[in-house]
Amino acid sequence: MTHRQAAALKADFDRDGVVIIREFVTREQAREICDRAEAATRDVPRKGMFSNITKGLEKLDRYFGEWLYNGPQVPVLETLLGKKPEPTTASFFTKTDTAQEVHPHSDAMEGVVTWIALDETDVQNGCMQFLKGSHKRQAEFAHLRAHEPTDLADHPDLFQAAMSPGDIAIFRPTTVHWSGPNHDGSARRGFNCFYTGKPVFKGGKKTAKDWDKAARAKEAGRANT
Ligand SMILES: O=C(O)CCC(=O)C(=O)O
Repeated sequence: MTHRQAAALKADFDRDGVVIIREFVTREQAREICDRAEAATRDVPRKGMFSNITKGLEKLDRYFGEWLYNGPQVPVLETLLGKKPEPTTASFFTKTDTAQEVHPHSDAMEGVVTWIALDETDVQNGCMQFLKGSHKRQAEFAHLRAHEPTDLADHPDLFQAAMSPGDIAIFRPTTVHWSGPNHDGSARRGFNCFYTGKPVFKGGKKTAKDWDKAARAKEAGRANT
């Protein structure tokens, strides 16, 4: 990214609280993320309203720790935030039917969130939707909860993020966002990294270096057993 492109991206991010970078990773990389996430979550027990959401991928497969701490999004986030992002957790969000809605909400007060599309997604199969600029109007939207329906379909700041595999949405956790029902039943999977404060990773590892050290020690331990 040139200096000029980075400045334009930051201006959009600061104004809207959300930006999309098309073809941020290749379709092959998106496929690999998807296959690894499917494999890592295969045996995770499913129950409750958000049973299609798996957080803590970095604890299931080191590959996702690498993404969360050292992925290609990290330098971009540093440019947008003006400081290093603090990894929290990596997640897999699937959606296969009309019951799997995530209602309008904010994620946290600080940091940044990324969402990489692993399938074609639009409003028909429950793409991500955002209210542009809502990160600057936090009090107005503080009552929103992901498990409670709120109809913002006619809101003038609505942004429906149709995306293709490999596109990335980068947003402020305070930017109101949601995803509607999957009406057509096509696969709609997303890989999400949260940088919103306290890491979920056991031991509270915060830096990429810490992550590497801990992950290597874990792998060595496995090899010796
Ligand atoms: O992937 C989705 O359906 C919703 C994602 C979301 O709400 C989030 O990233 O916080």
